[in-house]
Amino acid sequence: KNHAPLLIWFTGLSGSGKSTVANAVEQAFYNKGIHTYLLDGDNVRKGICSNLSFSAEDRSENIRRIGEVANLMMDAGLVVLASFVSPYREDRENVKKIVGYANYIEVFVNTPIEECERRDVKGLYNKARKGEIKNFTGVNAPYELPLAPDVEVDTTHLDLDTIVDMIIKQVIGKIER
Ligand code: GGZ
Repeated sequence: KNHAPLLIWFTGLSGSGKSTVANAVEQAFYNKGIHTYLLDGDNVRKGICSNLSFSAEDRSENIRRIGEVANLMMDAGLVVLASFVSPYREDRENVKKIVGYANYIEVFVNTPIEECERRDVKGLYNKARKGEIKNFTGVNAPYELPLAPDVEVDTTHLDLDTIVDMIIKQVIGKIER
């Protein structure tokens, strides 16, 4: 299927539901016959970014590499989805520059930290509160709010199908040509 290059960037706190939403959006694209690749912590931080920590400098380098990899995948004709905390505005701006402003869509998964912490799927908030993890986003490291996301969702109350529809509506016009 012929379509424009596109990167859909999911940013938000740990436990906000970024990857759940990104996976569901990817499934929706698959159902439309659109080829995708989903970059997330599982396939990036264990591989090309395995030498990076969660310091501000290393997060910037993490996000930069992801932007460059996404750009290559877009050259290959894929719709790329990327799910990373990406807490620094400047790093997200840099990704936009790498892939081209017109090819970037930002989805802010704005689930309140109280809800992320209540879920605490991996027990990381608990550890961070006890001081066992330093530089944990939202606890003892910053999250810089997106100023003009293309889509903003809160996974606390909205159901997944509704969220996916919102995102697909925003992006479909950009890719079908
Ligand atoms: C934030 C951390 C940290 C610290 C480990 N801060 O819920 P998760 O587990 O699966 O998602 C988080 C993931 C964040 O990695 P990213 O590559 O997305 O971060 S960034 O974009 O800022 O480079 C969390 C886990 O790794 N994790 N330590 N200190 N999240």
